[in-house]
Amino acid sequence: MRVRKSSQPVLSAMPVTRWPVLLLQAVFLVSFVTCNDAPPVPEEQLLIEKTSVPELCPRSVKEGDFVRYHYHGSFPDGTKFDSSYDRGTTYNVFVGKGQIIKGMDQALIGMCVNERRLVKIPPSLAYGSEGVANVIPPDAILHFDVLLLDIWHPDDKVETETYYKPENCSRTVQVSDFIRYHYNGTLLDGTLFDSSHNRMRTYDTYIGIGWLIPGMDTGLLGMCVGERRIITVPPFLAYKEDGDGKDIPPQATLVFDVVLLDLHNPKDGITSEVIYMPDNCERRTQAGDYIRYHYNGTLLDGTFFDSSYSRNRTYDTYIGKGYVISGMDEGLLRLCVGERRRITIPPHLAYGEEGRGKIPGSAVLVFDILVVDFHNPDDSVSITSQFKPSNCTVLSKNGDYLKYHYNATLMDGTVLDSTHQYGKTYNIVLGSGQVVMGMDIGLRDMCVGEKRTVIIPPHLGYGEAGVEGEVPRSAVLIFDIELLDLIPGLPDGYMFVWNEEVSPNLFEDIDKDKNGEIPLEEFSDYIKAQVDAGKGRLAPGFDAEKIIENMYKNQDRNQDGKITEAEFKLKDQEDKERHDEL
Ligand SMILES: [Ca+2]
Ligand SMILES: [Ca+2]
Repeated sequence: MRVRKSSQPVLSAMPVTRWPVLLLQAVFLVSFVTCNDAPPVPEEQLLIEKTSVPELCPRSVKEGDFVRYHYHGSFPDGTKFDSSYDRGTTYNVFVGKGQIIKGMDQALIGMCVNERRLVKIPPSLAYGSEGVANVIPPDAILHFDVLLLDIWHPDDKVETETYYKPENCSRTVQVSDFIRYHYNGTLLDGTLFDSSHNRMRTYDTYIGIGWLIPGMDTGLLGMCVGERRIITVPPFLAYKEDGDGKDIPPQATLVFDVVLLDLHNPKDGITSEVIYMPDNCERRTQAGDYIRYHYNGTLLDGTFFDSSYSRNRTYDTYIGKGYVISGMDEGLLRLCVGERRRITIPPHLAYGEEGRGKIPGSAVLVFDILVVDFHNPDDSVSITSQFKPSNCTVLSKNGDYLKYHYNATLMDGTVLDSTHQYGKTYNIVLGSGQVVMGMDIGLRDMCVGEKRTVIIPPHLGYGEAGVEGEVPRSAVLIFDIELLDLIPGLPDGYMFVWNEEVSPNLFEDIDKDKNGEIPLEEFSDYIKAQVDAGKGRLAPGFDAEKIIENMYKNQDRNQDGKITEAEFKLKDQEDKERHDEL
């Protein structure tokens, strides 16, 4: 695009304050010219060609703006007389305040950042008929190839433009918060001077207390986590006339493209938000309890860092004993089984400034937890009777043979096992160690027909180890049981008892063929006959053959496979002292 502009034909002295040395001389030269009869000057026209115009031009130079630009100055024949590029620094000046030659003051008006103009300045708007000794001849037309890099005005404020805002913005940055953010920092012309992304590390800082340049201290306020914002900071709220290092030149406007990742205040405690509460919550966790829970752990911006689900295993711990980060220790209190909660933990109650593993330093952590179960090591078995028959007088006791149905579940409702699916009862001798201790307790003092819910803590169930593939480690178990049959057991320690008086000729009675020896067959036949006749009883719930075999071995003192009368008597004598079964 070519634009031709005319300017007012004014010849006047330009006070030059910030122009390089060579132009400072012009003050004297030009003022000298006015005292003389100047020869006629050539056409007084300022010519401007826009050689490159950026697509976007949010702002153009106005009078009173401060600009930074590069220029290459030459005569119409192409001879260079000056260039900012040679010095490696932009020329920085207020526009329209007579700080530069008039032609340039006019030529800069309306320029955009990254716009390039070829400016042809007549001597009347430059150095007149005197020129500059040894540099600019009299009546020289000057060509400037100008590239504008920066515009700002002393009245500017920090500009913020949010271009992405997450739907959920419950909290925004306030003074004295600690924030973590990523940014790309560019100059106004787009030159990147710094990027936290390139360092692959967030910028972490307190805000509003002077740790940042003033422009950022205010420009970041009000942001929410996940928000993306462009913050444009004029140099007087940034690095001013000194710049910063080699990357930020003096008087540079800075543009920060920021995404906020994390936000907390050192005064924060944890926040705990109920996501789901089961209808039935009779008991809540307290310090000292042992809890099993699932969790998803994310950072405040949603970045995942850990999940118990991915390990397919609950996280199990005591509460309130410092086994977990202090924020979690607190967050795990007053929870119900089945409850879902979101616990947000500031870094000073989590992994602090150091972080750990995938958790960066000073990170706020968000745990979405599901309570699977909990118990206290002091818990006993909890028994709730669901149904009691009207006639409930014969109560189960140790040694009784019980037949019952059960449904076994975990606290979260996961079904472990059920006798109903097999269509037959589970049968045990109570107190004989055939079931876990908690079940032995849960089946006590129960009558036939009664229904109970029995809750068994792991130390009375399957313990810390659980049962591989069936019962999770440290799981609390729920048994819904129904007692269907009860066969009274023998007195403690007995495997056989007589219901009636023992025959006075016991050896002879057993020795059926009367040969003075009793082999196992004769012994077994005799005991079974007594049981069948109701004269004696074997302990219920055990293998009768095994009991009889054990009884026989006790009598057969020398283990030769036959019981003699001598052995029988001897044994009988001891038994009277020991109170054993025969
Ligand atoms: Ca015999
Ligand atoms: Ca013998």
